[in-house]
Amino acid sequence: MKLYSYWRSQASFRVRIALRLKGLVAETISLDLLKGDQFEAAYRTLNPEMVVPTLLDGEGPPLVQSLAILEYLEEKHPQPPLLPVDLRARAHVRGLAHILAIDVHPFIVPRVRKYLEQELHLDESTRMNWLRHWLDLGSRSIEEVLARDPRTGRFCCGDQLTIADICLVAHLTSAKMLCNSDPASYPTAQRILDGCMQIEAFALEHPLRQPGAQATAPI
Ligand SMILES: N[C@@H](CCC(=O)N[C@@H](CS)C(=O)NCC(=O)O)C(=O)O
Repeated sequence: MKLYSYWRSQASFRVRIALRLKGLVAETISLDLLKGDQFEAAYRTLNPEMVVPTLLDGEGPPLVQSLAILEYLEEKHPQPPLLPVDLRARAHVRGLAHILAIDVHPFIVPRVRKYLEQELHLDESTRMNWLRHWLDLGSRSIEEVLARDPRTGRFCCGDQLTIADICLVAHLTSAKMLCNSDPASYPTAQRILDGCMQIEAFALEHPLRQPGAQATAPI
Protein backbone atom coordinates (compact mmCIF):
# COMPACT_ATOMS: atom_id res chain seq x y z
CA MET A 1 0.00 0.00 0.00
CA LYS A 2 1.01 3.60 -0.59
CA LEU A 3 -0.45 6.53 1.33
CA TYR A 4 -0.21 10.10 0.06
CA SER A 5 -0.20 12.23 3.16
CA TYR A 6 0.73 15.67 4.56
CA TRP A 7 2.13 15.94 8.07
CA ARG A 8 -0.46 18.41 9.36
CA SER A 9 -3.44 16.96 7.48
CA GLN A 10 -6.25 15.90 9.78
CA ALA A 11 -7.73 13.58 7.15
CA SER A 12 -4.36 11.86 6.53
CA PHE A 13 -3.84 11.48 10.29
CA ARG A 14 -7.14 9.55 10.47
CA VAL A 15 -5.98 7.06 7.86
CA ARG A 16 -2.49 6.67 9.34
CA ILE A 17 -4.00 5.80 12.75
CA ALA A 18 -6.39 3.24 11.25
CA LEU A 19 -3.61 1.57 9.27
CA ARG A 20 -1.50 1.24 12.42
CA LEU A 21 -4.39 -0.01 14.55
CA LYS A 22 -5.03 -2.71 11.99
CA GLY A 23 -1.34 -3.60 11.80
CA LEU A 24 -1.10 -2.61 8.13
CA VAL A 25 1.99 -1.11 6.60
CA ALA A 26 1.83 1.55 3.92
CA GLU A 27 4.68 3.43 2.31
CA THR A 28 3.96 7.08 3.05
CA ILE A 29 4.52 9.67 0.35
CA SER A 30 4.58 13.14 1.87
CA LEU A 31 3.15 16.04 -0.09
CA ASP A 32 3.66 19.66 0.93
CA LEU A 33 0.21 21.22 0.67
CA LEU A 34 1.50 24.71 1.39
CA LYS A 35 3.89 24.47 -1.56
CA GLY A 36 1.09 23.14 -3.78
CA ASP A 37 2.32 19.57 -4.40
CA GLN A 38 -1.34 18.48 -4.53
CA PHE A 39 -1.80 20.40 -7.80
CA GLU A 40 0.96 18.52 -9.68
CA ALA A 41 -0.38 16.75 -12.77
CA ALA A 42 0.80 13.31 -11.64
CA TYR A 43 -1.01 13.60 -8.30
CA ARG A 44 -4.11 15.05 -9.97
CA THR A 45 -4.53 11.87 -12.01
CA LEU A 46 -4.71 9.94 -8.72
CA ASN A 47 -6.89 12.43 -6.90
CA PRO A 48 -8.75 14.90 -9.13
CA GLU A 49 -9.97 16.79 -6.04
CA MET A 50 -6.28 17.55 -5.33
CA VAL A 51 -6.47 16.71 -1.63
CA VAL A 52 -4.89 14.16 0.70
CA PRO A 53 -5.17 11.39 1.67
CA THR A 54 -5.05 9.02 -1.28
CA LEU A 55 -4.46 5.34 -0.59
CA LEU A 56 -3.19 2.93 -3.22
CA ASP A 57 -3.87 -0.70 -2.35
CA GLY A 58 -2.44 -3.06 -4.92
CA GLU A 59 -3.39 -2.60 -8.53
CA GLY A 60 -6.91 -1.24 -8.03
CA PRO A 61 -7.95 2.37 -8.54
CA PRO A 62 -6.93 4.95 -5.92
CA LEU A 63 -8.98 5.22 -2.74
CA VAL A 64 -9.95 8.73 -1.65
CA GLN A 65 -11.85 10.42 1.21
CA SER A 66 -10.61 9.46 4.64
CA LEU A 67 -13.92 8.17 6.03
CA ALA A 68 -14.48 6.03 2.94
CA ILE A 69 -10.93 4.71 3.34
CA LEU A 70 -11.56 3.89 7.01
CA GLU A 71 -14.69 1.94 6.06
CA TYR A 72 -12.79 0.16 3.26
CA LEU A 73 -10.04 -0.87 5.71
CA GLU A 74 -12.67 -1.99 8.20
CA GLU A 75 -14.39 -4.19 5.63
CA LYS A 76 -11.20 -5.61 4.15
CA HIS A 77 -9.37 -6.09 7.46
CA PRO A 78 -12.07 -6.51 10.13
CA GLN A 79 -9.64 -7.14 13.00
CA PRO A 80 -9.40 -5.31 15.27
CA PRO A 81 -12.85 -3.84 14.63
CA LEU A 82 -13.20 -0.06 14.51
CA LEU A 83 -16.99 -0.12 14.58
CA PRO A 84 -19.14 -1.67 17.32
CA VAL A 85 -21.37 -4.66 16.56
CA ASP A 86 -24.64 -3.09 17.73
CA LEU A 87 -26.46 -1.31 14.91
CA ARG A 88 -27.37 1.80 16.92
CA ALA A 89 -23.91 2.04 18.37
CA ARG A 90 -22.48 1.88 14.83
CA ALA A 91 -24.74 4.78 13.80
CA HIS A 92 -23.68 6.69 16.93
CA VAL A 93 -19.99 6.19 16.16
CA ARG A 94 -20.48 7.27 12.55
CA GLY A 95 -22.50 10.28 13.74
CA LEU A 96 -19.69 11.41 16.05
CA ALA A 97 -17.15 10.96 13.26
CA HIS A 98 -19.32 12.96 10.86
CA ILE A 99 -19.73 15.90 13.27
CA LEU A 100 -16.01 16.47 13.10
CA ALA A 101 -14.91 15.10 9.73
CA ILE A 102 -17.87 16.19 7.61
CA ASP A 103 -19.40 19.21 9.37
CA VAL A 104 -16.34 20.98 10.79
CA HIS A 105 -13.19 19.96 8.94
CA PRO A 106 -14.17 21.39 5.50
CA PHE A 107 -14.20 24.94 6.94
CA ILE A 108 -10.53 24.85 7.89
CA VAL A 109 -8.76 23.11 5.00
CA PRO A 110 -5.95 24.95 3.16
CA ARG A 111 -8.00 25.76 0.03
CA VAL A 112 -10.64 27.49 2.16
CA ARG A 113 -8.01 29.40 4.14
CA LYS A 114 -6.35 30.41 0.87
CA TYR A 115 -9.68 31.66 -0.51
CA LEU A 116 -10.30 33.74 2.60
CA GLU A 117 -6.89 35.32 2.19
CA GLN A 118 -6.46 35.68 -1.56
CA GLU A 119 -10.02 36.20 -2.80
CA LEU A 120 -11.79 37.75 0.18
CA HIS A 121 -8.64 39.60 1.41
CA LEU A 122 -9.34 38.87 5.06
CA ASP A 123 -6.46 39.80 7.36
CA GLU A 124 -4.63 37.25 9.48
CA SER A 125 -6.46 37.96 12.71
CA THR A 126 -9.87 37.62 11.01
CA ARG A 127 -8.73 34.36 9.43
CA MET A 128 -7.59 33.12 12.84
CA ASN A 129 -11.01 33.99 14.25
CA TRP A 130 -12.59 31.93 11.47
CA LEU A 131 -10.41 28.92 12.26
CA ARG A 132 -10.99 29.19 15.98
CA HIS A 133 -14.73 29.60 15.52
CA TRP A 134 -15.19 26.39 13.52
CA LEU A 135 -12.74 24.32 15.51
CA ASP A 136 -14.25 25.41 18.84
CA LEU A 137 -17.76 24.81 17.55
CA GLY A 138 -16.78 21.23 16.69
CA SER A 139 -15.13 20.68 20.06
CA ARG A 140 -18.12 22.11 21.93
CA SER A 141 -20.58 19.95 19.98
CA ILE A 142 -18.66 16.73 20.47
CA GLU A 143 -18.05 17.49 24.15
CA GLU A 144 -21.76 18.00 24.74
CA VAL A 145 -22.70 14.74 23.01
CA LEU A 146 -19.98 12.73 24.76
CA ALA A 147 -20.62 14.25 28.20
CA ARG A 148 -24.29 13.37 28.22
CA ASP A 149 -24.39 10.09 26.29
CA PRO A 150 -24.42 7.05 28.61
CA ARG A 151 -22.53 5.05 25.96
CA THR A 152 -19.42 7.19 26.45
CA GLY A 153 -16.82 5.11 28.25
CA ARG A 154 -13.09 4.96 28.23
CA PHE A 155 -13.43 5.91 24.57
CA CYS A 156 -16.18 7.65 22.55
CA CYS A 157 -18.39 4.54 22.52
CA GLY A 158 -17.72 2.29 25.47
CA ASP A 159 -14.28 0.84 25.93
CA GLN A 160 -13.64 -0.11 22.32
CA LEU A 161 -11.62 2.12 20.01
CA THR A 162 -13.65 3.22 17.00
CA ILE A 163 -13.47 5.58 14.07
CA ALA A 164 -15.07 8.20 16.35
CA ASP A 165 -11.92 8.20 18.51
CA ILE A 166 -9.77 8.51 15.40
CA CYS A 167 -11.75 11.56 14.26
CA LEU A 168 -11.78 13.06 17.76
CA VAL A 169 -8.02 12.82 18.15
CA ALA A 170 -7.40 14.22 14.66
CA HIS A 171 -9.76 17.15 15.28
CA LEU A 172 -8.38 18.09 18.71
CA THR A 173 -4.82 17.79 17.44
CA SER A 174 -5.61 20.20 14.58
CA ALA A 175 -7.31 22.59 16.98
CA LYS A 176 -4.22 22.60 19.19
CA MET A 177 -1.79 23.04 16.28
CA LEU A 178 -3.73 25.63 14.31
CA CYS A 179 -5.06 27.90 17.02
CA ASN A 180 -3.65 26.65 20.29
CA SER A 181 -7.15 25.75 21.45
CA ASP A 182 -7.28 24.75 25.12
CA PRO A 183 -8.65 21.20 25.36
CA ALA A 184 -9.21 21.67 29.11
CA SER A 185 -12.47 23.40 28.13
CA TYR A 186 -13.65 20.03 26.78
CA PRO A 187 -12.97 17.63 29.69
CA THR A 188 -14.61 14.48 28.29
CA ALA A 189 -13.00 14.89 24.88
CA GLN A 190 -9.68 15.69 26.55
CA ARG A 191 -9.85 12.57 28.72
CA ILE A 192 -10.48 10.39 25.67
CA LEU A 193 -7.70 12.15 23.74
CA ASP A 194 -5.26 11.51 26.60
CA GLY A 195 -6.26 7.82 26.68
CA CYS A 196 -5.79 7.45 22.92
CA MET A 197 -2.41 9.14 22.97
CA GLN A 198 -1.20 6.39 25.32
CA ILE A 199 -1.72 3.98 22.42
CA GLU A 200 1.21 3.56 20.05
CA ALA A 201 -0.84 3.82 16.84
CA PHE A 202 -2.01 7.30 17.82
CA ALA A 203 1.26 8.49 19.31
CA LEU A 204 3.48 7.32 16.44
CA GLU A 205 1.26 8.88 13.81
CA HIS A 206 1.02 12.29 15.52
CA PRO A 207 1.48 15.04 12.91
CA LEU A 208 4.57 16.42 14.63
CA ARG A 209 6.28 13.02 14.18
CA GLN A 210 5.78 12.99 10.41
CA PRO A 211 8.35 13.91 7.74
CA GLY A 212 8.34 17.64 7.02
CA ALA A 213 6.69 18.53 10.34
CA GLN A 214 7.43 21.88 11.87
CA ALA A 215 6.55 22.81 15.43
CA THR A 216 5.19 26.08 14.08
CA ALA A 217 4.08 26.48 10.51
CA PRO A 218 2.51 29.36 8.64
CA ILE A 219 -1.27 29.29 8.73
N1 LIG B 1 -13.16 15.07 3.22
C1 LIG B 1 -11.82 14.81 2.81
C2 LIG B 1 -10.98 16.04 3.10
C3 LIG B 1 -9.73 16.04 2.29
C4 LIG B 1 -8.99 17.35 2.48
O1 LIG B 1 -9.55 18.44 2.33
N2 LIG B 1 -7.70 17.24 2.82
C5 LIG B 1 -6.93 18.41 3.04
C6 LIG B 1 -5.87 18.16 4.09
S1 LIG B 1 -6.60 17.67 5.63
C7 LIG B 1 -6.24 18.80 1.75
O2 LIG B 1 -5.62 17.96 1.11
N3 LIG B 1 -6.33 20.06 1.36
C8 LIG B 1 -5.69 20.56 0.20
C9 LIG B 1 -6.17 21.93 -0.11
O3 LIG B 1 -7.06 22.39 0.60
O4 LIG B 1 -5.64 22.53 -1.04
C10 LIG B 1 -11.26 13.59 3.54
O5 LIG B 1 -11.73 13.31 4.63
O6 LIG B 1 -10.38 12.90 3.00
